[in-house]
Amino acid sequence: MKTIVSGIQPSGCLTLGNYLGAIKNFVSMQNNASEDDNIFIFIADLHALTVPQDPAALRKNIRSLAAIYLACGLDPNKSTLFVQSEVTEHSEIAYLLQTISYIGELERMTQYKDKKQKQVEGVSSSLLTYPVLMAGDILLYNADYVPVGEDQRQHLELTRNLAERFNSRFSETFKVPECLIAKVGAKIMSLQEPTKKMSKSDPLEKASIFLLDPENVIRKKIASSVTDSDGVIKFDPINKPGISNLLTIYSCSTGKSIDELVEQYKNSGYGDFKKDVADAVINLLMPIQEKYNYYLNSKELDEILDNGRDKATYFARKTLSKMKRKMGIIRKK
Ligand code: ATP
Ligand code: LTN
Repeated sequence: MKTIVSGIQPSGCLTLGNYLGAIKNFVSMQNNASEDDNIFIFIADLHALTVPQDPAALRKNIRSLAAIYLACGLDPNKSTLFVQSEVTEHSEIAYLLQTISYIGELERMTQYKDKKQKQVEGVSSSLLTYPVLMAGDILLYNADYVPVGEDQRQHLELTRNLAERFNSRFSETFKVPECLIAKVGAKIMSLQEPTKKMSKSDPLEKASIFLLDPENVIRKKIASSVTDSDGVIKFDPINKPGISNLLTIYSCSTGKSIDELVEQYKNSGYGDFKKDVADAVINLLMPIQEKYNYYLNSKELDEILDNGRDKATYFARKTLSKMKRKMGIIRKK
C-alpha cells in the first residue's frame, strides 16, 4: 500500500505549467495506482493566504480548482479530493512542526526569498513558515510519494528533514516521503521570458497559458511567444530557451518525444511550428474546458468535497493524536 499526497494553491487561474508539471502526473499516478493505495489531492487554500488575497476571488478560485481537478481526470472514487482548510488538522500539525523547525532553514528557501521581494504591504510571517505547513500536509497522511513540479524540490527536502528530525527526537513516527518530479514538463517556462517559470501570479498575462483561455487567445499567446533569430528548431534550453520551451509544451501535450519533434520540424520555420504547438495545446485543453463547465455548476462538486474532507479528517486525526502523544501534550498516557 502506497500513499500519494499533493496540492495546488487556489491563488489564481491555473496555467499550462500547473497542468503539465503537476495535475497530469496526479492523474497518471491515480490511474496506475492499485486498489489499496491512498491518494490525497487537495486545494491548498491556507497556502494561498500567505500573500494577500481578495476573499471573494479566493472563494471562487477554490471552487474553480476543484472543478479543474475533476475536469482533468481526477476521479473521486480513486483519489480523495478536499479543501485543506476544512481539515483543521493541517493548521495544527503546522504549529507542532514549527516547534522543531529552525528560522535559519526557512530563511534559506528560495521561494521565500523570491516572494518576499514582491510584497508591498510587508512580509507575513506565514510566508516564512509556508514550507512547514506544506511538510505538515504531507506528513499528516504519511505519504510515500509527493508529485510536484521542479520548484517544489527544496520544500520537499525540508519535509524530509523535518520527518527525520521528528523521528529521531520522539521515536519513529513518519515515513520519509519521496519527491516525484516528471522528466519532461517539470518546469514550463514563461512565454515572454523563457528563462523564468510560467506562473499563475505573473502580472504579464501573455506570459502564461491559462487552462481556461479561449482558443484564439492560446493561438495569439503562442504566436507572440519570445524565441530567437537563428531559425533552427532544436532543443537547447541554454541558448534557445523559447524554442526549447515550445518543444517541451508540444511534447507533453501530445506524448511525442522531443527527438521525434525535432526530426519532424527540421526543415520548418518558426511560424508553422508555433501554429502546430498551438493546435496541440488547444486539442489538449478544449475537452478539459468542456468538463470544467459541467463540474463547476454541478451538485456533485460539493458532495465530492464533503466526502473528501471526511475521509482526509479520519487519517489526519490519527496522525495528529500519535504526534501529540509522542510530544507529551496529552493529559493521560
Ligand atoms: P504562484 O504563482 O501563485 O506561486 P504557481 O503557478 O507557481 O503559483 P503553485 O500553486 O505554486 O503554482 O504550484 C502548483 C503545482 O504546479 C506545483 O507542483 C508546482 O511545482 C507546479 N508548477 C507550477 N508552475 C509550474 C511550471 N511553470 N512548470 C511546471 N510545474 C509547475
Ligand atoms: N506549495 C505547493 C502546494 C502544496 C503542496 C503541498 C504540494 C501545498 N502543500 C503538499 C505537495 C504537497 C506549491 O506548489 N506551491
